[in-house]
Amino acid sequence: MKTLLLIDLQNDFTPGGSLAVPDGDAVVHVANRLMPDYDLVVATQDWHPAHHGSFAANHPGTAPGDTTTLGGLNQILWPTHCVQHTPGAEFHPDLNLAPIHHVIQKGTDPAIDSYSGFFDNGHRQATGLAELLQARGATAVDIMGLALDYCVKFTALDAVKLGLKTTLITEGCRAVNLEPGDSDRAVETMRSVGVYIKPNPKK
Ligand code: VGL
Ligand code: ZN
Repeated sequence: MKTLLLIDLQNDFTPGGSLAVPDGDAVVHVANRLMPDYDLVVATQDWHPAHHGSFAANHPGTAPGDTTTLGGLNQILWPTHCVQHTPGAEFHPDLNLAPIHHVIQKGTDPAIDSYSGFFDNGHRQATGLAELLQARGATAVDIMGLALDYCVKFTALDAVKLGLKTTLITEGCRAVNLEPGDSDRAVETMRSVGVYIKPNPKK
């Protein structure tokens, strides 16, 4: 069961969106090209209520990039993004939706963020992705999408913890890079726990 996880290929994470990842739209055609090679394709969708606690706008006196505590955890405050049923939360218009078998929504609880496609940031609630993969007999996952240094990274780290053979498709990822070097550090963290880093053929 060759399985591809597409992380958060949504309008708000691509240029023109509220939390645009530089060059983020460039990975959409990579996803379109790769999907036919897989038996199972699962896309995650960041899917926040408007009053989500990760939005700076919901904490008077703060700005995006500031930090707070949410659900007892350190939390970066983000611009309002991927609000349920808004255009910013939709998948990028160029993404071919036909080969996607399942969509896993995350970040729906306003009281905690959820970078990983598997669990919230406190590992308190599961999204159903692990159960889905287990039911389909998937023992390995290839992961790509946005953003490399947040949702892709935490999805990959959880995949390893769940015992899945995990591959990062670097060609299909772009990073926010709030701090210079975040992208390289994220890749190093993933590599150090056993994620196979598939080199980008274009680099
Ligand atoms: C993401 C920040 C906030 C991501 C989602 O998809 O990487 N980053 N919400
Ligand atoms: Zn989010």
